[in-house]
Amino acid sequence: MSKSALITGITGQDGSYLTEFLLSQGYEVHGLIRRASTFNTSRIDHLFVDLHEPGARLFLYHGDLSDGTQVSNLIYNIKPDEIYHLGAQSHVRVSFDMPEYTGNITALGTTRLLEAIRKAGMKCKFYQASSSEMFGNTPPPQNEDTPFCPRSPYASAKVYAYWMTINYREGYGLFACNGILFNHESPRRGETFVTRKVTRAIAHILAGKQQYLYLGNLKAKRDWGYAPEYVEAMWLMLQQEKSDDFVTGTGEAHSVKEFVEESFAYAGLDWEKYVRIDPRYFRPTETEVLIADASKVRRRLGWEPKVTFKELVRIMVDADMEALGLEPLGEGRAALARHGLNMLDRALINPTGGMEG
Ligand code: NAP
Ligand code: F7E
Repeated sequence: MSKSALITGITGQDGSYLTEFLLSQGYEVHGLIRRASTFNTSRIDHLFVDLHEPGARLFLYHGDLSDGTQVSNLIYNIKPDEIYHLGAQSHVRVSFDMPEYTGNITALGTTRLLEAIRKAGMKCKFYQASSSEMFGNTPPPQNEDTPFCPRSPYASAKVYAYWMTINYREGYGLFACNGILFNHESPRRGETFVTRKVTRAIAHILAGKQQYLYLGNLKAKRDWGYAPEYVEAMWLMLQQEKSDDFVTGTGEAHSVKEFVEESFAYAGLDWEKYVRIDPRYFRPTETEVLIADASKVRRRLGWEPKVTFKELVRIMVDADMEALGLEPLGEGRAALARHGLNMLDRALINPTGGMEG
């Protein structure tokens, strides 16, 4: 019997890579999607097989993390072996504009799922998408014992969800894990997160469609990894005998400025000619430096990232160039081949449109 998994946030960056990974492992995958007036499944369209075809293993359901009844019914009806809870209002800057909504979805959404599992009396395993943002201003390196000091409504909501996950593990014996993941990026990264905003702008500048790139704080440092590798860590966490919490990251940090310099230089552009600072992108409170001490996940799960910072930059710049019909420079593709990873990602979102963030 193949295993089944329910993924919330299946249409997001991580949801799409996790779906690919679980299907490749023989899983039946069920996903919660939001009803929208436009198509919002472009990251997973390439995985969808018509349900009338024999062997279809991906099933999608409308729902929303604010709707506990629907979420509860779904869990009860599907009875998945594993739940990967990735759905969230995941944008830190946006969480300052929508603190109440962020709390409702990112914090209470987790409680709704945990309660549904508890009430159904099911044995399914639960993964909570916790975040390095929870560490906020606590000095690096950060590991599982580092105190939290959240610096945004998003981070505060994730801290609440983190503790609820532990509370249900300890109080009700649920198999529930927190994956405390540091930033992970890819060609499928949302266009308003800084890495993708930069690589997408480069392609637009090269194509003559954009003159300037407006950014906020260039000093902040992040531990950036490659997203497809991180979804495998999520899966490994749920394959253990006992549930636990794991910090997952590369252990190497770079500033936003370094990301900008590296990507513009790769494309043969002088970044200072194109980048402008717009205070609209500053945050009321900023998380300055995040660097993972991921020794536990390495030791206990054998998980180790392969893609380096420079390779990540090249993978993303190449993919955004390709999405606009430009000839990619090729080093991104070479890096993926070197690591035995999939070739460049064509499932790109909005190569042309979208709102800045
Ligand atoms: P993402 O691309 O922003 O995806 C978020 C997903 O949540 C999307 O599928 C989105 O649906 C869904 N969603 C949002 N609001 C919802 C609602 N009210 N009801 C149901 N679904 C809703 O995020 P990601 O980068 O894949 O990250 C996955 C998870 O890991 C998130 O919980 C994020 O906070 C957390 N995380 C991410 C990182 C990272 O670096 N990527 C690091 C640590 C933790 P739509 O497609 O309809 O918008
Ligand atoms: O910002 C700075 C910004 O929005 C990174 C989410 O996946 O990772 C992500 O959160 C840094 C910050 O990601 C712009 O101020 C400068 O210091 O790409 P970001 P994030 O806030 O780190 C964590 C781990 C998550 O859990 C979240 O879900 O870049 N920055 N200028 C900018 N950021 C944006 N978005 N736009 C700018 O113009």
